[in-house]
Amino acid sequence: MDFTGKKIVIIGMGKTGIAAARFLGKQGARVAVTDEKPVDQWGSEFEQIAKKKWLEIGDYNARILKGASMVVPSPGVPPGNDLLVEAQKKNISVISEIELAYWFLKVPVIAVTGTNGKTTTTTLLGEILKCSGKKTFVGGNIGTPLIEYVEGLQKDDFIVAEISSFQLQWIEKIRPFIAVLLNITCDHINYHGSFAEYRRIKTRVFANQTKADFAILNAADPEQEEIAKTIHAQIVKFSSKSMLQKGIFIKNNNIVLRMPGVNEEQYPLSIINLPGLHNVENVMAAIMAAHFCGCSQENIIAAVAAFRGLSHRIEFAGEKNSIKFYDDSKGTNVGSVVRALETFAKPVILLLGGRDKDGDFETLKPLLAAKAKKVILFGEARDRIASLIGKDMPTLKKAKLREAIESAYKNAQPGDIILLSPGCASFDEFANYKERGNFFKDVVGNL
Ligand code: UMA
Repeated sequence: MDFTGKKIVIIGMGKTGIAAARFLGKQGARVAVTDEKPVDQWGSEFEQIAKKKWLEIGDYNARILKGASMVVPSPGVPPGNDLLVEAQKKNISVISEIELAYWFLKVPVIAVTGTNGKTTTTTLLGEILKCSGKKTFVGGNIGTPLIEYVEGLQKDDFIVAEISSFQLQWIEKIRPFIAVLLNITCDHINYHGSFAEYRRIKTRVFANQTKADFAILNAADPEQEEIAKTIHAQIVKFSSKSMLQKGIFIKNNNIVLRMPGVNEEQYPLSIINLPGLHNVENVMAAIMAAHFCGCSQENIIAAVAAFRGLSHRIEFAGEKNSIKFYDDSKGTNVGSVVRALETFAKPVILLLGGRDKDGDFETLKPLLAAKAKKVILFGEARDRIASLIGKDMPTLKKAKLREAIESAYKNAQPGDIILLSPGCASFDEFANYKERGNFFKDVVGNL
């Protein structure tokens, strides 16, 4: 693809937008950038490209599209955005950053998507590959945009990319040789408009795969039965619920990998250091993908046993007066709250709230009745969640997370668990989920 002299518009000057601008500038494009925020808030990384000759800073309106041959929106820009709608009306092609990167990629891509567990599975798979002596880049939604990788030497054996639905919105050709779909539950409805549309976009990860590729699906996820019918790649499933003729599943405290023409492999569940059945699913998906990359059982076991999980995913955050605190700040949708609650046997005081993503909190009712002794609602979403979970569940409402934590502690007794699994985005009070999780740990530390 030759971009010399072409005008490319980039919407959003966050991590992705800045990396895409730099890449396209180096390719000889005329890059016009814009953001809903004023320029003085684009951050220090932008300053490194601000004075480049190829860069033009434009207003956040349709005038910026004049003469453009392509638009690259940042993942966070929703499809209904006025500039994107206008670009489509003018027949200007709109391309996701991962698609743009794919046009220049020389390294095979393993894509990991799903509503929950993406980051854990992506990280673990990266660790397994590295432990098996394979040079591996881990990126995408997990942190480093793929377009930034393309700028480098591309000397790795594999790329493991966490891929979000936002990134799949504007793809055309991207073809991962392994694509993993962990699960699909309700999320990002305020972005995609409906669950059906969110599911449709998620499944695009398989769209360009052929019989030479692999699709790793979750046999226990009812949403995936229909999806499987549309996939061209070789389908292999993992299941935490039942045994499979072919694939990876649980039997007698072992994970069993059963593939035609290969000796059955067993991985003791005891090597997994992460809480919850959902994490066993993540491990199974990672093992399956690693198997297709030629990793040995011995190296897989070593990497899984060494993996301690990630921060802010049902992470133990301290104990006071025999009350245990857990930080699941990464739990930004209802599905992840379900997973977190299912992890605990004891009654939980749950901290729920933040910025609403139109989550279906009503579905939590039976699980809350079974697992929670109190729910402390906080942040912008507190009133809406209260109306959805109903009056049977004892709830308290607090404006800010600090008050919510203090109130949970006041209401707790020795032996209780206080869990921050907010089911919402953090942006009403924090820059991101990490800042929220670290704040939680700080407040807990100072109780
Ligand atoms: N912006 C606009 N108009 C809009 C929306 C945003 O101009 O309508 C501007 C904002 O003012 C801001 C910029 O766009 O300046 C931010 O762009 P972005 O939100 O796409 O964020 P990036 O910094 O580019 O980070 C993105 C991902 N963010 C989102 O998808 C929201 C990061 O995932 C990812 O790590 C990064 O690219 C590298 O690939 C974060 C995330 O929350 C962790 N992802 C969601 C999730 O995991 O649930 C999908």
